[in-house]
Amino acid sequence: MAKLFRAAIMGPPGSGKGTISKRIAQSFGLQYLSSGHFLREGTTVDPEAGLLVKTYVQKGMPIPDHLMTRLMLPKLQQLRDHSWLLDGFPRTLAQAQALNNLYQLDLVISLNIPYETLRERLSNRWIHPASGRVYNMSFNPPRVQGKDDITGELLIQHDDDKPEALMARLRHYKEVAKPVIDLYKSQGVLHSFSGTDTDKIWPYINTLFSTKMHTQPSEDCQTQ
Ligand code: G5P
Repeated sequence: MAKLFRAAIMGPPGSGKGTISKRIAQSFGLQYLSSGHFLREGTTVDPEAGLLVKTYVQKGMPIPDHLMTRLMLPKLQQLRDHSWLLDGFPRTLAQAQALNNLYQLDLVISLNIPYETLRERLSNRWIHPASGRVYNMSFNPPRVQGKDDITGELLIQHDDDKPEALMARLRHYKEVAKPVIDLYKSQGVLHSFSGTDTDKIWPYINTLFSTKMHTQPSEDCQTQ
């Protein structure tokens, strides 16, 4: 039986985590879980916590670790029989340690993208709220301006993509990401990619996943 593959992607707001994750999930058949989308959607499992997090997300503020793990870990338990890719979780050392107690990650991608590029991308980002589909007016515009390609429904901009909220999100990311990156480096699973263009970074990530997923030992062959 093939061993399950567990991966995560990290990077500041607008670094292309969502865009790249969808390509990885499609190319390699992984279940894809975006923490941001999951939080915005609201959770039916824990509606009380779901309501609380909405206020944080709308302001672009980080969800406290205890709430974040209370929501994400049960969701991951539901996916325990699948290979998966996490986008945006874990984001802090406390979250990474909580995840480590349940699952050992096989691969962690860290994206390093210059600030100006992030600012420019997010000011042009539009979302279809019901599905989480993301558009960018220059990179991947919708076929009809302001409308979702599949449903034709109206696209919106998130409050947390506005400049003040964005600066706070970037500052926060820098502070909390370093110990998480150090942890995964020490476990030998971290791979970092830098650049301003997702289409140029993607072939390297594609090759990395291909190599890692095809060299995974099968569970039957594993030694204890
Ligand atoms: P999210 O949703 O995880 P962020 O802030 O980490 O939000 P975000 O903003 O969704 O990340 P991304 O996924 O890294 O960005 O990037 P993306 O959406 O793929 O791309 C950004 C834009 O650039 C898109 O319009 C895309 O089309 C375009 N683009 C991509 N590549 C290129 C390119 O090469 N060129 C150009 N021109 N454009 C491109 O989290 C949201 C909130 O949830 C909470 C927090 O409140 C957070 O603020 N949260 C957590 N809180 C605590 N702990 C956690 N683990 C949390 N997870 C979420």
